[in-house]
Amino acid sequence: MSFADIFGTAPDGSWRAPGRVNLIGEHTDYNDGVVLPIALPVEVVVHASARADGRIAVSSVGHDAVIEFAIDELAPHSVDGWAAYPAGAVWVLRESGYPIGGANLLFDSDVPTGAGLSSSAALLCATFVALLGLAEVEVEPAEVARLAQRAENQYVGAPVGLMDQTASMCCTAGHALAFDIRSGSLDQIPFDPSADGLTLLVVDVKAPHRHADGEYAARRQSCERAAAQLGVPALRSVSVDELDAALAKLDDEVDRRRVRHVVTEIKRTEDAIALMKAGRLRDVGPLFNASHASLRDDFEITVPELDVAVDTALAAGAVGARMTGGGFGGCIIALTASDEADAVLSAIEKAFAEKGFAAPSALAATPSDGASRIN
Ligand code: GAF
Repeated sequence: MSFADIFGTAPDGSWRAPGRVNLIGEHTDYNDGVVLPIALPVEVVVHASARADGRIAVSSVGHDAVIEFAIDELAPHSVDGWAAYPAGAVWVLRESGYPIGGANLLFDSDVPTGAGLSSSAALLCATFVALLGLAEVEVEPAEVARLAQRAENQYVGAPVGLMDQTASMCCTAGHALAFDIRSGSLDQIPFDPSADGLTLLVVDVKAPHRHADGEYAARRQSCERAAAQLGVPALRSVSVDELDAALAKLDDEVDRRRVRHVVTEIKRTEDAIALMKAGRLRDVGPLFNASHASLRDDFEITVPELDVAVDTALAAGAVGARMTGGGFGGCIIALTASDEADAVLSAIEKAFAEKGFAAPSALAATPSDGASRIN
């Protein structure tokens, strides 16, 4: 059904916010570290119209049910299911004193869910830009990202970092976004693999997420516990040169492995950014491989599908491959020579069929623009 069929009027405007894939810098954002995402050409689109009664109605294309709530009555967790995300955005805007009014919102998304490509951050950011747009309130994209993180942390209850929302708001076409969480700096790094004869494959391994929420929270707690024991505000404060001394001060063997991942991953991310700035994208490949090994062995967030996809991509000639996103399923990225990309993908498909895994699917990794108004 169209917007007019559902809400009885035409929309006042339409806005969009993309999903993302992270090149490197995994589980570093909530440690004050550095990340390097690109926005993908998949997005949440929201068509919106203002209404005068202080109520928000949300629906999504293909699911004609309308979920409605009063702005005044929202409290954390008061709306559940997918509508918790737009409700969380409304709640944060209200709590932060933004003068937003009632609205009808119809969402349409081609961001795969459960693939670790930030469908929830895209949903949140699309809601924020639509509601702020309807109210004609200008807010810096990086600030919208912080509001979206607050919605996810405090309304939905997911203890995520700031990477996904910032990618959805601040990325630009043709670039990867080097985001230093501690300093807040946002550096747009030209990213055009095809100029080097390379292709970035994003492969959804279609593994069911296994305990992803609880495991994510446990990783974050481990990092925060270790930082407290080391007397630093966040693990970013530990450099690779200080790593051995820091590890010797930690009692818990599991925490030691988590710290080793975070500290070495921040260094790999800084090195990858320097290589990309120097136009040496191919040399980033080994950093991808080391990142995957660290996420598998020290952070322990891979699953067999992710490991098989990475190992198969490398055996088939990829110059680098790693899992990307929160882990426990989702996607891998593989940097390959463009004329070998099809062979790498076929090798992964063959290996998955042999193992009895679900068939994987590939996405185009064209670096795209962050959230915007469409019309
Ligand atoms: C998820 C989280 F939402 C991000 O904040 C980040 O921690 C990521 O996992 C891991 O790098 O996408």
